[in-house]
Amino acid sequence: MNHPSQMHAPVADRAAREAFYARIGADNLAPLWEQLHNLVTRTPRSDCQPAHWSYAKVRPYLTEATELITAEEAERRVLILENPGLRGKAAITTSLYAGLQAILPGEVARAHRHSQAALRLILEGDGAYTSVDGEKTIMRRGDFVTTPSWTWHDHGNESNGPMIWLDGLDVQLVAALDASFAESSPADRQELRRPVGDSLLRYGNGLAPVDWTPTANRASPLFCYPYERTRASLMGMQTAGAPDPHLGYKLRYVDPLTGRSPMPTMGAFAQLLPKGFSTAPYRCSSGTVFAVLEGRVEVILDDRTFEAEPNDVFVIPSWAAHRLAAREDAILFSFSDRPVQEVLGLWRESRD
Ligand code: 1HN
Repeated sequence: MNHPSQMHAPVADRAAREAFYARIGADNLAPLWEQLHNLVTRTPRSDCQPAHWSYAKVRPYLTEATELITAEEAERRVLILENPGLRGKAAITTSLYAGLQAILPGEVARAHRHSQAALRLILEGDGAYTSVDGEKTIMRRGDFVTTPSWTWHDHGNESNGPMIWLDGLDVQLVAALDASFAESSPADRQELRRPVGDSLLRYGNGLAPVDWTPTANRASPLFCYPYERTRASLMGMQTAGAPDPHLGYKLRYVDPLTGRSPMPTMGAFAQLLPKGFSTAPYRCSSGTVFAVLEGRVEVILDDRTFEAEPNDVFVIPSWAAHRLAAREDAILFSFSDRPVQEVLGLWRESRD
């Protein structure tokens, strides 16, 4: 017996179909059957490519940028880390933006706010500040600082040397939802309403103000995670047992009062890979941006391998299987859209 589909001769040749598509196209219609296989793929198919930015290569360009434009004129003096598969889109993954920002002694990056949430990982320098919603935070290498959606933020450098950090923003996610709003402040610097370190004291010690309730933007009231604390946690975990075979010793940054990610649109992670340790193959559905804080790591993908050093940034696309091999004790920071995928029931991982 014939399969039902074989009982019918093709109803039209290619030319007749193309003519039909052209006619309906004029009326803003298109045939799903020509696209279905590209829309609904068996596994993620991304234009995002694995990529690696060597700090040794990028650092001189940042110096050149400081000679070409002031932080004031630029508003933010940043070199965008453009994914080679997504050029011209200011994207490091399909959903996320990343860049390297430089601010020199005496410079100010004036106050503004926007619906895009930002995170910063300090790579170089000691003592510049970022102010978030009325509180100034002094930044040191390895610190993780958040700027939740719609919070006023400005940066300044009152130290003696240049300050460079990695910015991560949910720019593409917000663009996909057509939800970008922004406002600049009439003042260069926002008015400070709390002393330096206030949020760390109130929220970062297993305590909270007695009448505390979660904020409407679902972001952590703690917005600076000092590296010395992160590092101590990672190092200390080694005495408690063996590393996870696929992840090493890996922790996620949390809002200490809810256990959720510090901001709803981006998750951030810190990971220790002891010297000589190689992770077993791993992949997940969130394209992930990594920055090396300490040590050297070999990043092994199916079709390429690169070696990352301190302050290098690399990106692993959604569902790209990879292994990480630590040449020395290595500490990696990473961020991704994982909390978004999780809340939508989309996030997956595979450990083979
Ligand atoms: C932004 O506001 C900052 O405040 C950095 O430092 C990078 C990239 C795109 C959109 C806004 C900042 C940004 C950004």
